[in-house]
Amino acid sequence: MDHTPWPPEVAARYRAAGHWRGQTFGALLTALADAHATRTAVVGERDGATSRWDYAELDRRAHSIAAGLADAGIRAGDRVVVQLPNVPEFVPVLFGLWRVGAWPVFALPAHRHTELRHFAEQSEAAAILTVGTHERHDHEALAHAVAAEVPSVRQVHVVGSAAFDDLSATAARELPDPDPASVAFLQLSGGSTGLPKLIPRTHDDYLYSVRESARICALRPDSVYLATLPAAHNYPLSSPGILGALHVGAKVVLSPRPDPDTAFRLIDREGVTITGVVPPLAATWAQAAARTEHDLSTLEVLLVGGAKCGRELAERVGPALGARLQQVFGMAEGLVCYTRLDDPDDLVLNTQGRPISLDDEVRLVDPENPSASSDDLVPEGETGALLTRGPYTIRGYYRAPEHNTQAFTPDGFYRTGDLVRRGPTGHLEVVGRAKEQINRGGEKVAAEEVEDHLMAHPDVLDAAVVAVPDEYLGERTCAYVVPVPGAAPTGPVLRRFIRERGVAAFKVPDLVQVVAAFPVTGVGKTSKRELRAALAALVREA
Ligand code: J2J
Repeated sequence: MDHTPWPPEVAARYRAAGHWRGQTFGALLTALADAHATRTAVVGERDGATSRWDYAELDRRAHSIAAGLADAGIRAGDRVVVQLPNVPEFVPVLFGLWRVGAWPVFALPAHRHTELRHFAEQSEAAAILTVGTHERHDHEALAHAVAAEVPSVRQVHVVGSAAFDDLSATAARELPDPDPASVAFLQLSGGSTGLPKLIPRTHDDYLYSVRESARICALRPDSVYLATLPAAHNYPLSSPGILGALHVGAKVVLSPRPDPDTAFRLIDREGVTITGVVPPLAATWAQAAARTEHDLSTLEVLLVGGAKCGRELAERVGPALGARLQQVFGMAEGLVCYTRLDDPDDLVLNTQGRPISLDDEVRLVDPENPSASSDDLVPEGETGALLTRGPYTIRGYYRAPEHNTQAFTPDGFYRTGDLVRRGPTGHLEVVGRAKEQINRGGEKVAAEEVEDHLMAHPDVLDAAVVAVPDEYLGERTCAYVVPVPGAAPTGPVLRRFIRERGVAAFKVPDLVQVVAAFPVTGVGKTSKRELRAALAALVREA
């Protein structure tokens, strides 16, 4: 089995509760086009040109792309690695793939050769769908290089090419609607071990989280959602995101970049009412808002999440942007928590919200005991490692049976790796992390993945990557490196080495400390986990 379905009796319960409604994303778009035909659905820019499509046009484009992909040989169940920046085509491509029943595998624009190849191999992708050049990077060449190395990849489609324009002009036809309980796409895990794992999400479960997110964020047909962060990420896609906005017939605006100049221009021009950012971006925006000439007065709600939003920032950002702060703590594996718009300020400022659903089961277990299960609960109000299970949280990663035995309890709870406290209202406060991950302002870096890259260098004997506190990003990555005897690798050399291996720039260590030996290995053989913990403690003391 490639992925772990919910047990049948649990699935039946979610259906009976009305969470899973048996609708696919393709069918949703058909319904939206009926209900909102002439309302604007998508506004976006590519190569400086703006596209503005209403719901009927989005539906037509999605139909044509689906038919074109089917003619090109893409079949239901095929995996297609999608690497698109925030271009308007992202939306019809997504629905086009869903209508064929193909599964998008959501790469981020920052991903490079090593990652893209891993996604293609791990998913046995049939195709890669990308753009030409974006932010001076040749994505088309990258896609072709990966296609040449991964035998399953038979096709590369390039948005903006003449061939893609032809494909997008294929006469629409009805294709068989996939099973709503089937996998709709593969999201990426932030990861803590090795390369990112793939997260299988179904139409039923994802639509539930999207529908409820739209309700919790008070989206209305006249809302305008700005996708500020990379659209393929779970947060701007679904919390409430592009899909939440479309779900209520609202307008989605895709920001090509997250910087205040670009985003404020779009907020002003399009009358944006809601968007989501990560904490460092919230801080940048708050500062820039004081001297912008753009009118931001339409902005009602600013979601902040992806990494911990500190109290000081939480207090400042709402007033600075003239919007209500809504904290969001989510994960591509499922569980998403929001502060509610009518929560008292105390909860909005000091917590990361409470789960979407009453059927989200939250368990806090002993953080010192990594194998703690749902039976070992910490006393009320104390910090525990967060385990969760529910109607939109996966029961297993895609094709990762061994990893799944670690990442999930035998009774199906996902071990989030987050350390949280729960208050009397059920709101969670994220206080730390047990997983071997660095949260670089919302961008997740798996320690082991970077260590593996470092250790591939001939001068490196051993490496340990840990988080160091950073005023702007919250955390940055620091690599401790022990050289092979006689060698003298330097930080710049190792950083360039990693970059040249083809990995996302945000994974290149911010700091490199070359040390003769790990300061804490004197006591004999130390596990990587203990070593990282000891190094992290040293960093905190320094
Ligand atoms: C502290 N840590 C947080 C927060 C996420 C909505 C919002 C975010 C994500 C996301 C998402 C945090 N405070 N407010 O998918 O739909 C850390 C936790 C968590 C991990 C998940 C969404 N919000 N985090 O960030 O899959 O450690 O999803 O387990 O990228 O980010 O990362 P990711």
